[in-house]
Amino acid sequence: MFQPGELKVYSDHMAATTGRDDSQSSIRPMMGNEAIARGAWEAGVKVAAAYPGTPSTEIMENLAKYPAQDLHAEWSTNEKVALDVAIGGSFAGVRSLTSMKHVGLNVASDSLMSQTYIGVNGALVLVVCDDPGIHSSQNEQDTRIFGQLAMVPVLEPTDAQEALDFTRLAFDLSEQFDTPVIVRSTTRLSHTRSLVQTGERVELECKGFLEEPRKNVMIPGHARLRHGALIEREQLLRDYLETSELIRWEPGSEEVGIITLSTAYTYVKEMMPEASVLKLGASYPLPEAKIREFCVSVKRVIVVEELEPIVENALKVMGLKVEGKALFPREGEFSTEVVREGFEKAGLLPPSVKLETIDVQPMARPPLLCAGCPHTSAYMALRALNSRVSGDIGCYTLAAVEPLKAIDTSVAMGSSIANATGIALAGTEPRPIVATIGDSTFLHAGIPPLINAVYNNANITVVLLDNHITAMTGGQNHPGTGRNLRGEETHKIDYDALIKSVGVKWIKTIDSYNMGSVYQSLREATEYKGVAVVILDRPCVLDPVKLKGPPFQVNAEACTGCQTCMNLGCPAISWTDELYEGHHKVTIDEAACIGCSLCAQVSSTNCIEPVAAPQKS
Ligand SMILES: Cc1ncc(C[n+]2csc(CCOP(=O)(O)OP(=O)(O)O)c2C)c(N)n1
Repeated sequence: MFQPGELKVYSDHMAATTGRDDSQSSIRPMMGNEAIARGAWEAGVKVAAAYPGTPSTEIMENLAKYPAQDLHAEWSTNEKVALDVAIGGSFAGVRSLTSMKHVGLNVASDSLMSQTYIGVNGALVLVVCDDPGIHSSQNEQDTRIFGQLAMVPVLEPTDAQEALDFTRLAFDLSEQFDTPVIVRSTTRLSHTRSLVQTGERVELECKGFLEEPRKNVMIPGHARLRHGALIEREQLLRDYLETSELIRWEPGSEEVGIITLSTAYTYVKEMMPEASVLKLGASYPLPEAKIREFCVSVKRVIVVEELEPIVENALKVMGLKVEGKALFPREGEFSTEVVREGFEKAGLLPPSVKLETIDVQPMARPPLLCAGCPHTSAYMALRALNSRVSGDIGCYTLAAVEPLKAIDTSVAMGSSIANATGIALAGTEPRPIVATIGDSTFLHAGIPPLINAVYNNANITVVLLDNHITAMTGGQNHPGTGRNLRGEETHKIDYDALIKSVGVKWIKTIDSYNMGSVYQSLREATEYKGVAVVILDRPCVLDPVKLKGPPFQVNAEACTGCQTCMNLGCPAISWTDELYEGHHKVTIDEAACIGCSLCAQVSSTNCIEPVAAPQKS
């Protein structure tokens, strides 16, 4: 139960650190990402840039809800561009932020690794959201390792209040210690709501551009000097953390001390409320003296951290006897159950009474493309053409599974074209080699590999799946939509001109809903010697507006159960109990059908037809 008194005490505690004026504040429920945006706004952020990615997307969407005169907020073409824009804001002397999902930092890391040497002028904050449990990502990496590599502080909020407070504080620390600062979130924090006490925005004077080439220009002679500055900065940050309220010692039993952080803290408090706890609001760098003091105050020390043993290993390097990953998994998302099991293994909790389980599994429901998804036709055709398909990251990755099962590889954003190039240049693949890539992904990281494919004379077909939106992450604008983050009109990419300009000679734009043309053009493209590009053009059925055309129906008498339409994997089509010569017939859910007509086009018996419009009386 929420105790207003408790929250007040807590907010007083952080208000001292963040400089928040609580007389101006209000309390309301906020999602972690909304709280991060609020913290940045309160800190006076002026430039904010991001590329969408679950679970980080709502940070920039919420920042864009603040007035344009307060800050510039943008969708950038990719995470490196976003970080570079934020770095530009910092160079200009204003507080700047970029946000991204964990894999986004791989893309942005080249700039981060230099910017950490440069430091900041206006504050520079990177909010990076990890995805333990891989709810919606291509891997499960731990951003804290990047913090160590770049030697930048990593703040780790536990709940939405801390998400706001730590983000706000991150801007101050960035300027105070001349460093980019990472605020690390995870899916559980980013997407969970809890009560948050908000404050007011601070308006800061722009510092102006700092004319200091030896700091701003990373040539070897300058970088050598700056590396030493980084090491000094790390020590200063350690000293700061020794007494900072980011590191909270909660005294308890001397039998066991638990060092924990992020959302794992809440599971620890629930499972072991009597233990001594050292809560780390920052996982890098670590305040050694405080940690040693904590460790000698208890008989046994256990580190509870999700994903990699970052803190555990650091403590072991310090010569401390601690336990951690021997008890808790290194993969997957934590929960109270996972943490309880770890404490049971440690002998700290009695084995829990295992609940009687019912041996009935829910029906497996594989993820599917939407009814009427314009990506479907490409994969039907590519399968019919027996193509070797390098896929990419987007909704269309779902075509890798049954029933379309038409994608052979999927690595990382923008990889498809160069993967296909490599397969082609290996000279061993007899099947037509095709790369499929969405419009947002193409603009993110697909253009350099297309240039490369032309430059190196690869024999490949590139299918640009242009659904006019970034669908996978919930429908964000990008340069191909002609609208920016705030929905304002801006320049719209002309794909045809862009693709021709890099030297592609064979290019066709086709309506994704015209099955015959899709098949025919893909066949011609795969027969072409060189790089051929087919642009499949149709808006997403969900974004920016939900589409609903006149639905189709199955003429049950004519249906022979041939199942050709079922191969589309359309969720509006299902089997009935009715049989025709041993085969189940099919039916269409009119409410779900959006009238794309693809099923009618592929049907071998012409048994699918539009639902007759009701007669007007
Ligand atoms: C480096 C990286 N950044 C962001 C994401 C999140 N993400 C996954 S797919 C995708 C783009 C999907 O848009 P598009 O290519 O247009 O395909 P659609 O989903 O619209 O079919 C994004 C932003 C990611 N997986 N990796």
